[in-house]
Amino acid sequence: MRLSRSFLPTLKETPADAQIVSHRLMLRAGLVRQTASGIYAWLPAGLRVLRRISQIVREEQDAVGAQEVLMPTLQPAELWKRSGRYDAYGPEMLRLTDRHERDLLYGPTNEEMITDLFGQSVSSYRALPQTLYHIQWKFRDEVRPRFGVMRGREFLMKDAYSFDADYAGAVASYRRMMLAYLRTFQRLGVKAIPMVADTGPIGGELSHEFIILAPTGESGVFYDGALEEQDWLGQPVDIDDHASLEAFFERMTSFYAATDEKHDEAAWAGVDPSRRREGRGIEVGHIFYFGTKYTEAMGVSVNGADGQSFFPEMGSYGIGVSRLVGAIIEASHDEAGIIWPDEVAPFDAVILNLKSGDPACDALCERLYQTAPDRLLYDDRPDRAGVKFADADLMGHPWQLVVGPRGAAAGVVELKRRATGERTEHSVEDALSRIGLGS
Ligand code: 5CA
Repeated sequence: MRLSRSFLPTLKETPADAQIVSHRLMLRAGLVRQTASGIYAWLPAGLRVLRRISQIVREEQDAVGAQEVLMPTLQPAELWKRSGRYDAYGPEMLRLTDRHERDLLYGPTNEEMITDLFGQSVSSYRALPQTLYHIQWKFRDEVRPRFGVMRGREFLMKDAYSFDADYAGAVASYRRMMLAYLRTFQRLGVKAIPMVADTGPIGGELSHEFIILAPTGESGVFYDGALEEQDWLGQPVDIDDHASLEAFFERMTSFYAATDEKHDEAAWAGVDPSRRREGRGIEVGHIFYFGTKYTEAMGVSVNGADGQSFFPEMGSYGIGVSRLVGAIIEASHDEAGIIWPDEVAPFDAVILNLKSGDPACDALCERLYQTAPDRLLYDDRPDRAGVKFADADLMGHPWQLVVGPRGAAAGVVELKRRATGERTEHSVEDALSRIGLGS
């Protein structure tokens, strides 16, 4: 993308109403704009990040056998009356009425709808287990939307739902999803720690929250730093084997991790002091097992092998996709701006033409740009070098390819790594191969 032709409106001034750093940087770097309290429009760079996060989430869901669907944002109230949650949910639910006076709501979550869809199509235990997910906008009319996309009213969530024949199957589904989450967060370059959680109004018995350390987080957290060092992508877990899943789960839960609600001082004292991590955290994912709560309430049963019908066991599994954009920035920035992890950056690199209009600079930049115009941002604006450097640091591209008249004459590019500030000089081919675009 050429910067001179693109809609990437950066701001020099710090927006006065943004309280936390990620919100300020998202506005300043031109990722989002607020359209109403807690509701945001995603601009091109922000949308690219949202899409890259969604794609990693999708790949790891698919890898554990979950199947993608897409349910609508609007739901009939009747479904929620069947589960008993229509009245229980309260003012957080946005309720509306259509021209035929039928009650609708903008979905805050999808347990009811998925249970109904499942019930319409599955009648035998032979179809089990099933795990379905979608990545869709949700609406919760939060009393105090704040911190930008971190606590919005409209937000993008990945929510998955599992259906199993029995408790053992449901536990296996829960553990598979736990593994998918650990792998997803590792690929996203964030340290999201699973912690035993209260199940809250959703109900159920087995629940974990995935929390990223950040000073602006809403809950206090305590955990063993060894959890940050685990390589979940490298671990050979057989997702079809209950014993293999159990071994993985036991290893994961052998490390201490708890929010302040569940904190146990005696167990904490047993953690090596050099590995104790303590602070505030942001919840980026939440998984629940809740048994037959919805299948029973909504009368969704299937026939068992013995001819008797039974209510399938369920779990639900959420990831805050839009919240993750803010959470990643909270965890990865400096005074100059965002530092995108490679995996989610809107562009792999920015090309900084320090003398737009100079034939040698223009030609070299153009040559670099043409190697991957969809993955590179080319700052071809006629602005001063200082403006370009400042915007590049603010937007946080993992690499900067800097082209000035001296280098252009010699066929040399300066490569800056945003995260470390390290600058090195290379031939064009060498620079491209270092950022993963070499031939
Ligand atoms: N039905 C279950 C799991 S599918 C559920 O709704 N869980 S949840 O309430 O914990 O939400 C899942 C994730 O969505 C949370 O972990 C959080 O990361 C994100 N989330 C929840 N509320 C908001 C909000 N107001 N703004 C941004 N993200 C949110």
